[in-house]
Amino acid sequence: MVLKLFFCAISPPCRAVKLALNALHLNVQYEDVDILTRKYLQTQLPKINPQHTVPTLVDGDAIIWDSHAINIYLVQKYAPDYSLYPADPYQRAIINQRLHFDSGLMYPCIYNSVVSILFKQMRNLNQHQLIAVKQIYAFAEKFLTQNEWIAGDKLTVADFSCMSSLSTLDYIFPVSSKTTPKLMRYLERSQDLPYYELANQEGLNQLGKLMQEKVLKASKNITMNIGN
Ligand SMILES: N[C@@H](CCC(=O)N[C@@H](CS)C(=O)NCC(=O)O)C(=O)O
Repeated sequence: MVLKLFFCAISPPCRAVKLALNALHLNVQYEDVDILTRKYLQTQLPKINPQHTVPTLVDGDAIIWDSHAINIYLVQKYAPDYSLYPADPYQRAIINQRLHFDSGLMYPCIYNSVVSILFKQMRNLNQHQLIAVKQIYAFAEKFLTQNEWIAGDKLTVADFSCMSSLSTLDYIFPVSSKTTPKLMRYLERSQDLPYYELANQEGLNQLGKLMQEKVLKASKNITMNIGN
């Protein structure tokens, strides 16, 4: 049975799932969804997922949405012994906490910032958005104090969510090696994963291009570094 993923490359949660699929070497059929137009509401997606969000995974009769739920499912089903989501309750709790950090704090911040740039022609993040991004970077720096990866000394599913979100935020408001050096190294370490370019960077570049176009439209003189 071939997995099917309703997917949009510019979406950070979609890229988090693509990272997991590549790490696990799973074959998947990508069903591209253009979330920038409302046309996808006329497709099969809202029929199988009432929230009509991407990513949505179809695995036979199983239909799963939310990137965090999908990635846990993929590891538990297709690589149960893999350290990407270890069985130890405490390790799992830390991973889950980081996934909720992504879902509850990072994703809303990205959504808010990207919508401002793409649809409200904002050239600078507002004060509130800037404080939110800086706080996220400071938290991430603390998570990385004693570990190379976001939830410990090994790569886990939490990294797929966090690296896709943090790299997106980094595009909007660049991470500083002065204030958050560990986070900076974390982003570089992520780029060394053999599947990173295909699974994350390509979609991030597409989103970056879209944002650049909008920002340039709003002002001829500005270069990307929206936060400064
Ligand atoms: N928490 C969800 C967020 C999913 C989400 O909101 N995806 C956006 C794209 S980034 C989407 O599908 N938007 C279209 C819609 O809500 O109809 C996840 O991690 O999968």
